[in-house]
Amino acid sequence: MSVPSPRTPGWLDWYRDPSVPAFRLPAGTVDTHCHVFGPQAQFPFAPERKYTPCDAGKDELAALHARLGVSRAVVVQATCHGADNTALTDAVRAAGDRARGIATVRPDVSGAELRALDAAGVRGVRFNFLRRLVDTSPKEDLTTIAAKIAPLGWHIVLYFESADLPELEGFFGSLPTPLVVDHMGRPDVTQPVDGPQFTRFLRFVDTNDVWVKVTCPERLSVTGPAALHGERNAYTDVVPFGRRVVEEFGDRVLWGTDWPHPNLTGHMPDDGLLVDHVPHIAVTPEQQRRLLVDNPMKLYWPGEGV
Ligand code: 0GY
Repeated sequence: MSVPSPRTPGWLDWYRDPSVPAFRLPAGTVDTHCHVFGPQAQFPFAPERKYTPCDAGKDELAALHARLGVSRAVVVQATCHGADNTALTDAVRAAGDRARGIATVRPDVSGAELRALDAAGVRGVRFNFLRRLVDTSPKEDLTTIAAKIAPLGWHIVLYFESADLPELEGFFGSLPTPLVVDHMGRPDVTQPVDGPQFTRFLRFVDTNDVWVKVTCPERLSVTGPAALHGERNAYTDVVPFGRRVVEEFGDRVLWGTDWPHPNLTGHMPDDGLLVDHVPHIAVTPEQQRRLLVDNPMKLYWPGEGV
């Protein structure tokens, strides 16, 4: 067996003993954005990866969900595993019908490979435009992939920075499937919530078939305070952005943990305290139920009851 690679220096390990949230997640809550990393000895990381994380396997993810009160999960392929989706499909299969997956595939993926992924619970692919995570994302390749996955009824998850939206939105609008945007399109939260950048993002959501993950306040926040040391009112500078999306697009918002929080070097949030961010952005029980249960069920388990 090969010797495991050392993890990227400065990369923080996930929080081992999360608080029990003060906010009780409603029955049937879905975590629509979480990852599995390895374990490396069983599922080696991709040679082309930009970071080497710690192990964060399916059993640890299941333990976190049990502690937080999460019922179902959507596991998103992380770039450290490249286009090898075996750790992901192993995790999704192990959860029975209570998990779905978002894969990464290459343009030459075959119909048989896609059908196998579908049978394993995959319901979409992720297109990543963050330069620190991927070398290139040629649009011809992504167009080829999109045409192949559309007949399966899958969707496309988009990970991009808000500053890149003007250059990308024409391409996004040409894609043939529903779109799911990670982390509210990563707004610069030092800009006003009603400023040009976020207004453009909201218009993009309004005029396309787009769902929005109101996730990752810990990544977007500049001022904090961090979800640590009992802080249940964390990342206050991100709250207006999340709340705005929940208010305007209440039936197209999704929530997720982003566990195990890849590439964080400043601080690692306490996942229990992160759950307590939810009632700050989804204020009413009705908003919370749609965000946490109804919307993700419609997208990932259509026609099924909680
Ligand atoms: C996230 C965010 C990040 C990483 C990845 O696939 C990945 O490696 O998604 C990031 O570094 O911002 O969604 O987990």
